[in-house]
Amino acid sequence: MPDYQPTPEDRFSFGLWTVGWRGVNTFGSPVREPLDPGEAARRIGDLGGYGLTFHDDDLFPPDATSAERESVLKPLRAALAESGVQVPMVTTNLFSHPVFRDGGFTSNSRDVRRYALRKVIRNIDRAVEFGASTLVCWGGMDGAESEAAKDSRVALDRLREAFNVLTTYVRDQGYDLRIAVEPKPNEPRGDILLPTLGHALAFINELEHPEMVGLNPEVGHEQMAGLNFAHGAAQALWHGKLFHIDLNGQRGVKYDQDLRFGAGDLKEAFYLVDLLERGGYQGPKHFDFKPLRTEDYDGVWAAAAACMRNYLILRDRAAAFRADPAVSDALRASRVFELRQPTLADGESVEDLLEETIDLDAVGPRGYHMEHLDQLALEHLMGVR
Ligand code: GLT
Ligand code: MN
Ligand code: MN
Repeated sequence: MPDYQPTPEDRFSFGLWTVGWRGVNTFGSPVREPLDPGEAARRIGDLGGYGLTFHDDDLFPPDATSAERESVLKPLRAALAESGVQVPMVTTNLFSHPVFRDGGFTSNSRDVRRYALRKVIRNIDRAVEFGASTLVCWGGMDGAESEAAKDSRVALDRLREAFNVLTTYVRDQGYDLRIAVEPKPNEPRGDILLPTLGHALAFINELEHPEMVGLNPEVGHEQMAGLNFAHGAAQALWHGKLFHIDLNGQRGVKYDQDLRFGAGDLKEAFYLVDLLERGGYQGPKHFDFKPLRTEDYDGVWAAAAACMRNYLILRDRAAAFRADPAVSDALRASRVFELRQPTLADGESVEDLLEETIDLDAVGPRGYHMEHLDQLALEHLMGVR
């Protein structure tokens, strides 16, 4: 039996706001003490993790003096160096402070939009200083509860303007940094701009430097909209836009649960890991989960370890599925490989296509045996094959 022990080569990373989530929610006050960032880095390293990520505000309040900032950054740098833990991604908090109540890049207030841009630009400098190659932009407050209160088309103009300013800055500085947009349908705003990864992909095409901007889709965010995350991630890969990924768990269309990876829709998690492992995803496997409010810090670290363990178990199960000769036969019976064949052969014309006939009576009754194929996947997932 494999031990499913993660190593830094697996490239598992955690947001400081995840293991450091204090359990505050709409109804309840914090249940855990603040987590020291250096301690987070050391614990992640001890568990076999690779990376720690953070928002600017996870480290210090927005109005901290440079001396106050340095008093946090210095021990953090030391803990990172000591543990070997990397900072592959940094993100900016444009949601906690009251000034962002109507959004960051798309607040109706111009002074807030200008402040939001300054905050992100300063954070870009910090990201590069920590060696990060990805900046995540989650615009959770960029949305509305009333169509009258926000002109969506104008808000998209401002959102485009913001991303154009940021990519220009990154280019002018000569930074090696890519931006990853994180979509979400709702929460905290009633409706958020760029609600799904499909909306975000279309938006990116309207930017000045679309090649610098991609996606950081989150499992639960697509599932909150009832969408199939494995399908969405496949499309993001197909576009070359899966820059980063937020792995977690969600059970159905409801509030953002941020369960540990593997809890939630396990079958979709299985097919997702299968996709990431076979689809050439190279980025970090980043867990964005909220350890349950029932837990103390022992429970937090148990959940963090379980995220990685579940990924490795699913990776093992998916590999066994792909290696099973019965699965190869079933894939063939379902004509899965036939889809790889272009519909028109090389050099074939539309006329050739139009001349061809099909025997509808013969092809119509054709069965695809997909129940059997999917059952094989389930049996591998359940560990009986
Ligand atoms: C916030 C959100 C997450 C995002 C973070 C990145 S912020 O915690 O719930 O999904 O990934 O800014
Ligand atoms: Mn996320
Ligand atoms: Mn979430």
